[in-house]
Amino acid sequence: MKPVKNSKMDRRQFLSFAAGGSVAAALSLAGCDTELAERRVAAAGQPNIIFLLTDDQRWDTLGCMGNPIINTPNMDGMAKNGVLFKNAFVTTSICASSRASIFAGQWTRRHGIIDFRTHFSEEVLAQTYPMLLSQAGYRIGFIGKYGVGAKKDLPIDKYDYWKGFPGQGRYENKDEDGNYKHLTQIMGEQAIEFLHACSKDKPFCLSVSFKAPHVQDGDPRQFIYDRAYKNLYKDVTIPSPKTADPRYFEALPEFLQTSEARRRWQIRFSTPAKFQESVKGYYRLITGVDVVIGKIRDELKRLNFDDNTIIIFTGDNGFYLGEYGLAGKWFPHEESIRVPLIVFDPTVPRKLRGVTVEQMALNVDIAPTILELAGLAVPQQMQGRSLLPLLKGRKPKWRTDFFYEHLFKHRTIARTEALRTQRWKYARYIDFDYEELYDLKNDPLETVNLAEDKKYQQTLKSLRKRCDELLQIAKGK
Ligand SMILES: [Ca+2]
Repeated sequence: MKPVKNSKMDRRQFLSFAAGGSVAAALSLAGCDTELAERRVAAAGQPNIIFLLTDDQRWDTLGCMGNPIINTPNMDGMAKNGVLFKNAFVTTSICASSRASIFAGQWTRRHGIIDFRTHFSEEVLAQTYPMLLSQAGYRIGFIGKYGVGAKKDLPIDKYDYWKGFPGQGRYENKDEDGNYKHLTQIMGEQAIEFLHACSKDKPFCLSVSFKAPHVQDGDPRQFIYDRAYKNLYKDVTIPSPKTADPRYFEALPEFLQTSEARRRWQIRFSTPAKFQESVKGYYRLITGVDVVIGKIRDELKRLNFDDNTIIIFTGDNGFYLGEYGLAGKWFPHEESIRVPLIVFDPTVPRKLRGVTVEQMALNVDIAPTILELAGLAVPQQMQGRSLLPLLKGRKPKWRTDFFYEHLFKHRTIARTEALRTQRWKYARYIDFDYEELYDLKNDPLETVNLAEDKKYQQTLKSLRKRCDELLQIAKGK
């Protein structure tokens, strides 16, 4: 099917018109019916987009981020031929809230999703990146852990292809013949099934939200990797993090020492054998995702979509691997808030590929970036910023700090607010009278809390003030 040429608007005019309003509005003004509208979107040359999200994958568990042990050739390959963000963070370190921030481009304070039951209002859902792309004529698909709202609230009917699931999902499954099949492999097969039903006449956006490398909550085995990878990392000894030394745990306030993060540490990291088995399981789960990424890319090539399909890869939050005697995430330490981020765009010139970006990128930037890559306008209520200027190698004035928040209510997980600048980390625990101040330049492992140090009271005061300011902006009102 040949794309229909719009006699009144060329591609550039179309995209510029669309960027001022929305493609749907542009098309409706142009007097198109739906089918024609969809064909015209394709005619405008919009790229396909695949958004890959891992669950609980920390920033340093990729070869391209300097990890000497983990095997992630496909993630590394995308970085080598794409753009690698060295300083990517989440504005909240917990599945549901961070996913809501990714979909809606908003801070938690604005979208209000702070637990695992609350779902998007119709109004906010309509302004998430998949819905906006769908309205603009994209074929949209969702695979994996949706993460926002309960089962009854999943937006199944709004997708052209839906293989999402509520809650956490299960790693171990059986195929039709009763044979063992790992969830990551199943999700890869679903991604390929989605691609097979795509055509050149209609751009697509596929979101794949892996469960890996999240633990299987409640299962004593925790990191349930694909049996096919059981020998991977077998002969390696994973070095213990420096801050796993008990003295760093002993320096924590009591409410952190008795937190859920310590309870989970007991299960995963409390002996050297447990530490080795847990980290290797975590790595095996990540390598499992890497293998699937390779299969998706091979299929893109086979189907001739590879030169017009942008792949964005990131994680929903970081993860402690025993640092400070803790496990899990939630708190504002670097281990918990830093994530991987790679944008692989085959449509840009070679000189814009294989580069690293030092500027801070956030989970709230994902939705604006996807929209702008598709040539669509970014709605005003999105608070993140499109990464496009950075992807294009420009030198825009960029953020030098950001506001962090964790508002999920739990008896033994303290809620937090924080400010992360290039030099400093200021954090406060909402439920306790306790603040932290770290000099990231001289103390990147956040081991010396300067909040009570007389010499740093001015710094503390100004960071506190900036944190308050950004909190108000995050509310968006
Ligand atoms: Ca997560």
